[in-house]
Amino acid sequence: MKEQFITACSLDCPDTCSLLVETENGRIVKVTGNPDHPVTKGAICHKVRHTPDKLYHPDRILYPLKRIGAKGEGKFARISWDEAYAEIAGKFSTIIEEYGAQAILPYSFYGNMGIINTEGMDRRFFHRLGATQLERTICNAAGSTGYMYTMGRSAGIDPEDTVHSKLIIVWGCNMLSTNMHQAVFANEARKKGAKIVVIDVHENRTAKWADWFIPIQPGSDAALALGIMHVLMEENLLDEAFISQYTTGFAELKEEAKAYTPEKVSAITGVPAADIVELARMYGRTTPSYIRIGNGLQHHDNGGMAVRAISCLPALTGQWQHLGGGAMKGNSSFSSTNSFLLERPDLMPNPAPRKVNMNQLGRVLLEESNPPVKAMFVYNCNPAQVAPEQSKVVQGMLREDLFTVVHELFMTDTAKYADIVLPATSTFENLDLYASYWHLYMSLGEPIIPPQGEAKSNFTLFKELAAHMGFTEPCFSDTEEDLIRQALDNPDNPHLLGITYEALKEKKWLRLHTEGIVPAYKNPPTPSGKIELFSAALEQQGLSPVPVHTPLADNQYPLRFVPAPNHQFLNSTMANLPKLQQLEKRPEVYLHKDDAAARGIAGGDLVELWNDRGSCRLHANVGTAVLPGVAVTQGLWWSDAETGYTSVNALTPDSLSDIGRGATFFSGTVDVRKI
Ligand SMILES: Nc1nc2c(c(=O)[nH]1)N[C@H]1C(S)=C(S)[C@@H](COP(=O)(O)OP(=O)(O)OC[C@H]3O[C@@H](n4cnc5c(=O)[nH]c(N)nc54)[C@H](O)[C@@H]3O)O[C@H]1N2
Ligand SMILES: Nc1nc2c(c(=O)[nH]1)N[C@H]1C(S)=C(S)[C@@H](COP(=O)(O)OP(=O)(O)OC[C@H]3O[C@@H](n4cnc5c(=O)[nH]c(N)nc54)[C@H](O)[C@@H]3O)O[C@H]1N2
Ligand SMILES: [Mo]
Repeated sequence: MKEQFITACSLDCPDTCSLLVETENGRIVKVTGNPDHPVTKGAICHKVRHTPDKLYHPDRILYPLKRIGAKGEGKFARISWDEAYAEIAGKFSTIIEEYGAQAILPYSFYGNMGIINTEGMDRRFFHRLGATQLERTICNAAGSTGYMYTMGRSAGIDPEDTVHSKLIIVWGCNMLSTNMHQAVFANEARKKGAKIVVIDVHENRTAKWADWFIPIQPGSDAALALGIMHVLMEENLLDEAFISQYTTGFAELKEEAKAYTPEKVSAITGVPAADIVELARMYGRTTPSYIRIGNGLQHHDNGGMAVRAISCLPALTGQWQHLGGGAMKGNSSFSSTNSFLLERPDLMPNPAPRKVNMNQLGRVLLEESNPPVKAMFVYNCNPAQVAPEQSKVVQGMLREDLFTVVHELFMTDTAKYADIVLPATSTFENLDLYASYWHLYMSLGEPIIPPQGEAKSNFTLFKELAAHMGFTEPCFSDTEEDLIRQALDNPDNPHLLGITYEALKEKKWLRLHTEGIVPAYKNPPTPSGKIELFSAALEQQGLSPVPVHTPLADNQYPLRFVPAPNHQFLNSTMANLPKLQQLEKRPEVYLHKDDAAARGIAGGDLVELWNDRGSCRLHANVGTAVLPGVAVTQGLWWSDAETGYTSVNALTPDSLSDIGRGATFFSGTVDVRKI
């Protein structure tokens, strides 16, 4: 028997595609795009077309497991859920008695973007427990916070409007791989005459697709933005009426920008001065223009300020007023749900437990603290692969006195270090609510196949574990449907008008309400109620109130190391599927030909990248895809004893960004040698 279902993709990607799922006798046999969805329009990526390979993968974890070998050895024995719950509840109780609940650390991210399974019962559980809180800032924190100091919230233009843009600047975003439907809109705009400019440190797919690719030195984007401002101000390419009505701090910004002459900016960024002038003139003279601000340029220790600087540009030329004009870092404010009802922070003890930063997991596990972290519960995340300073993370997870639980679909690098491994459902097995951090639609995903093996969703796991811990608050009896209703019940967000569980059940996806709502540029929720070119709030924190460029701190080794995501994997997810590995071919490092020649390295050579933190082996790709002094890799390949591949995150720093306490994956340095 054949059936067809509509659901949403749950991967951590801006596009949140609407999917058509075909089953045959209760088994998913095909996943394609849903042509009826106004944004994703039936096109989906290769990764997701391979969903059946993932769902029915022979390595999928189907039963709870208990470690029987040494930590990290990967030897486990099957146990029952009751045994697993008893073990976890017992260990947690003993730890709480001796050290207090703050000795327990939840560690999660958005391996599944379903709102109910990422910010629901799990959060309630750890709040009620009184566990240490996690700052979940590994992804976009620096940039989103930087953007907010200018614009007040995470909201930019509606991507559907970008078909009207005449100039599209793709700034530190590998859109063809990471936000493919934005590229579709941009192509439509291009057919009507738009120019596409890509500013990146790597001539990747997106750069090759651009009309004009501008290679830039990593971590120098704030300088380029200030250089553009300098020219706009010198040549009076400004919208003065917009500036005076909707912004504050223009005079202070103008004073700062004076110093950023094209020559000075050229020396910092590696972009020729004439190109800086040309780009500024193009920006100052084209309406509407759109800047898609990516995540890459903000994975730096100056990343918050870089995005803050770029987000000032559309205000200077008044772009926000025009259909298809403005900028976008992320649009998650449009769909913000009722996090209080969902997460119930009121369940936390008073005073609230301490916070630790997820980017510094290695330090957290290894350094002395009071109380020490004695247990870690990982779900929706693969920290041994995705977190910086990998060797510290692994060393921490090897601690004999650390009790680690990992809830997963696969035996990831993280799960190997667990004491208890619990089987997780895929999102094709759960009910959940999905929002995009780019387009303006919300979707519902209903279970299409039953849980595989004995897998349980995050929701079910934490609900049942709460019962084993003896938590009796009524919120632990809520159903998934209750949580969806609570999430959508957010009177602070007018965009949720008409988005109900019933309507979603019927239509599967709904557009957020936007008609008649004052656009954010007119009344941004900043302290002054204006677009803040000058931010007193930043000044109070000891940061520059106007955008400035601060050079990256680490210059110990000769090559700036940028280990970015790739096309066929989703962070480390799907990197275990052979078909997708074949399409990626092999892990490579892009080196400039002069840097390679100086080290006797030829294209294809097996090389080792190294610094004080560790080393990593891959193949050299030699040419001019990166500027001299830059080394770029793509993809979070799993470590592999057979091939000798180790993770790029063995080399990345765990320092925090200037703004937002975010990750700084791309600010480290390395050297390289031929093996
Ligand atoms: N195929 C695929 N899609 C994905 C993901 C994936 O792993 N694979 N990951 C998802 C997630 S979690 C996220 S956050 C997004 C990220 O997607 P994007 O927003 O595209 O961000 P990144 O891919 O991290 O980096 C984008 C680009 O920034 C460049 N870059 C690095 N440093 C600098 C710099 O200093 N200046 C400039 N101008 N450019 C720089 C990199 O070379 C890269 O091409 O994609 C999501 N979608
Ligand atoms: N070098 C380098 N490192 C990076 C980045 C980079 O660009 N370069 N990007 C960073 C960014 S932007 C991000 S967002 C992070 C992402 O880091 P992670 O959030 O760890 O992302 P994934 O690697 O996709 O791993 C998610 C895991 O969650 C599991 N999972 C999926 N669904 C469920 C579920 O329903 N329940 C449970 N329990 N598990 C589930 C998947 O099987 C997978 O192993 O990585 C960061 N790390
Ligand atoms: Mo991310």
